[in-house]
Amino acid sequence: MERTYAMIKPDGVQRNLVGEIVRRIEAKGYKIVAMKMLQLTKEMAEEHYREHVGKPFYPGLVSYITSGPVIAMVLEGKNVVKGMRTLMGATNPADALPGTIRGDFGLDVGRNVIHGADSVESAAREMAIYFKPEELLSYSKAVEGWLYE
Ligand code: IDP
Ligand code: MG
Repeated sequence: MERTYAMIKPDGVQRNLVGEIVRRIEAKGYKIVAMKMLQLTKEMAEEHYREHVGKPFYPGLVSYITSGPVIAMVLEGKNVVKGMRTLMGATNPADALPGTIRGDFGLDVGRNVIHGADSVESAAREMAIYFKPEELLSYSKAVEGWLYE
């Protein structure tokens, strides 16, 4: 089953949106296989966002993402990488549709509440920044027969 890396950003934590966001992820049917609260170091932020080095928004992005605690998660489910991107909505909350996390809870691209990996490869790279392999749990849930045919 596919896995992705997702992270509630410091603004999501400060705005008390952790429960609401986790509720949406669980209600969709994705399984949480790892979750922790931590504050990113500058080094972790630079590794996480290495594809954006040199862009005008990069310094602000690193200071935003390291500004407070985040919730780091590994999620599992059918097509979860694409599905989480859909649940999150467009990068800029101004373009994100109502019903998405960024569309419902964000206003500014530099405060867009949640991160989600953009491919299976990025997901694998990102989850390794935050979790040891043994921290990713494999378990079944009784509801699975009602989520998957
Ligand atoms: P994504 O988070 O939807 O994958 P990316 O283009 O990978 O979007 O950008 C990473 C993060 O950098 C965004 O989520 C957002 O927080 C921030 N970001 C992207 N573009 C801008 C910008 O133009 N101004 C400020 N922050 C930006
Ligand atoms: Mg991205």
